[in-house]
Amino acid sequence: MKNMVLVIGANGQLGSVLVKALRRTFGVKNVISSDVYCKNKSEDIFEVIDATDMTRIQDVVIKYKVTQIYHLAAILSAKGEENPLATWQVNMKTLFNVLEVARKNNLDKVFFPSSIAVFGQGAPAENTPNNVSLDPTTVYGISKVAGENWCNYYFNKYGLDVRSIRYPGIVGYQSLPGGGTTDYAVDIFHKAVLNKKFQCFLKKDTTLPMLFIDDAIRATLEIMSVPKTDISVRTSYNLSGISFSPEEVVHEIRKLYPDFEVTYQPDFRQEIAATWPKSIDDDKARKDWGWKPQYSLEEIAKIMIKKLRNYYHTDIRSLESLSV
Ligand code: AKB
Repeated sequence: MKNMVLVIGANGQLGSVLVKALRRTFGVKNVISSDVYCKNKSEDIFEVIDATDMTRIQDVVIKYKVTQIYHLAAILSAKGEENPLATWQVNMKTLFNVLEVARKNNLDKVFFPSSIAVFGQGAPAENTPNNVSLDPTTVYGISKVAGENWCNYYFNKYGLDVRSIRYPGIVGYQSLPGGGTTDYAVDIFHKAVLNKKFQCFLKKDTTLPMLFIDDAIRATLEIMSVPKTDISVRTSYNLSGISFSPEEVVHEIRKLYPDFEVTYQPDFRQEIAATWPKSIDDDKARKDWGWKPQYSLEEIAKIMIKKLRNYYHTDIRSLESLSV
């Protein structure tokens, strides 16, 4: 049967790049991008979907005969703390809507992104294993733990093929992240390229697991492409790229911008980061679907700077629309 893919939350940091990769894999006409508003008027197939509205998801699924959903819409860790109950409502309701539409319409597959935010102080900070105590401190983390368990439930109870990855912080040049604790690792490159000072909201030695956007996209395509029987983890897979701290990024940036100025003013996001792992054991992902990250911090820094230099020097108008 033909694959018809729906990406919900396609305007975000991961979604905007994933849609392009999926279109290269499945063909432009077979991937529907969707979000609560249309960001790019020249988008190939775009549908406005507020994922809290189950009927709207159902209508789009029927209209295009959708076979797979990538459900990326969520309120992230830092933003989520501003309004915990609303964050819970949005993150859980959208997931239930997707799972129910997928079940009722017998969809082939669903992708649900989880996060390192599922971990709390009950898990070892170094080489955190896949299967450990999960005691998150943010409502985002709690919603991801619950979400993982609901995905497992839908697989066991209804046979729905839901697959999931616990993403580390994602570093990419294509769009700004919004509302996360790991966002500094993108913002810092924008500031360096714009010759601005950077004020970091984490302490300089706060090491967190991170992943370059190309690795994140490849991991997503890989987990979704292997046979159903290869997936032994039906909650979510740990995924590791590299681990670094703000001072290590600054060190890389100063190789190209020796005068780059950084100050550290830790805020509530430091408390969140302090409960997250420093490094991740992704043995299960490596064994089950052959996961292997490719990018080092040095390579990431070089690519980020090259791409952002190009971006800012060629499109000054877009610069005004970015709140960096
Ligand atoms: C966040 O910082 O909230 C996200 C995440 C690690 O899931 N980037």
